[in-house]
Amino acid sequence: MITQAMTLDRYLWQQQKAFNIPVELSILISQIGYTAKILTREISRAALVGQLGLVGDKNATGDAQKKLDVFSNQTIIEAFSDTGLVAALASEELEMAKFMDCRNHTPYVLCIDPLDGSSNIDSSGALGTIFGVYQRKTYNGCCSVEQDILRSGTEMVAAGYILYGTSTVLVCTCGHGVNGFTLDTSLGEFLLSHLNLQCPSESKYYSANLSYAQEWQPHIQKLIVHLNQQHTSLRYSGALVADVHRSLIEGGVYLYPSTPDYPDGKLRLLYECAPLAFIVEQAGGMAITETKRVLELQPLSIHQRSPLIIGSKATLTLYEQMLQA
Ligand code: P6P
Repeated sequence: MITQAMTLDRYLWQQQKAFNIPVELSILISQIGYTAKILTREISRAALVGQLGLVGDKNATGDAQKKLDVFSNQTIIEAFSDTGLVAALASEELEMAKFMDCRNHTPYVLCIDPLDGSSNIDSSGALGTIFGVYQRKTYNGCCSVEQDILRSGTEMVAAGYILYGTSTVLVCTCGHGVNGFTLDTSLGEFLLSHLNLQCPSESKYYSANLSYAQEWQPHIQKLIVHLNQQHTSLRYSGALVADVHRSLIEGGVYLYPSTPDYPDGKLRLLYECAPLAFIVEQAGGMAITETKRVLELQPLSIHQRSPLIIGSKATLTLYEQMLQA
């Protein structure tokens, strides 16, 4: 059969019917796929069109802003303007929430890291996009940051990431399992390539910036010693999405723990930790801060940080046993 490949849109339509998912949510994820195609093109030609390097500013969270960070954020904003899908946007690249469409029929809040791992841009390393979607709660005019955006991850209705690596892979969940789609650039279509992803229980790899190891809590250091004794190989790409995707496919754990200088770690809860936690839990893995389930954290601000340990269930269960010991 010539057309047996399952496109992202066809899969979303099937999932919509099977699980009674609103058509607007399917269209939102499809539109994320559209932005991923634009970013795939721009990332691959960045060196040729002057898109490498820094803008010279810092972003909302104080990180040096790369030209592609700005391009990615603008691409997301334009892709959802006037669609009637996204009422408010919380982005790593925007200090404040952006109220996109205050009309009452606009159903969703989108939390997004448009370009994760941008320190890899100039060296052509892996990059990613991470997103989480919430159903709007208030419908009297514009959204409320407190009531519509600062939500615990358990209220998420969809989450996903795009990995811009040797291929572009979009992985997403609407709460009914996790599936991955690989971009066929000759067709311009995301095609189903990873059906019903399950995170292997045991870790083949672990990902962490060991230059901070001496500053981590003792039980984190104990876990690292155990992983090294098991000859669990270290793979650390500098892009959270790439390391979490590897953990999901091969089995592994990614750690970005707290340190005395960063008591809440480095990563952002709303648009990095929580969406990835939703995905990994849906695939049978686990995601914790150092003591709590990430999805149960209640954000107090848009750019709130959180420590993150995420990946294979057996490894995180062992860590929790070490914690209790
Ligand atoms: P470090 C990228 O800036 C990021 O948010 C993640 O994608 C990545 O895993 C981490 O930070 C890298 O941080 O401190 O090891 O350079």
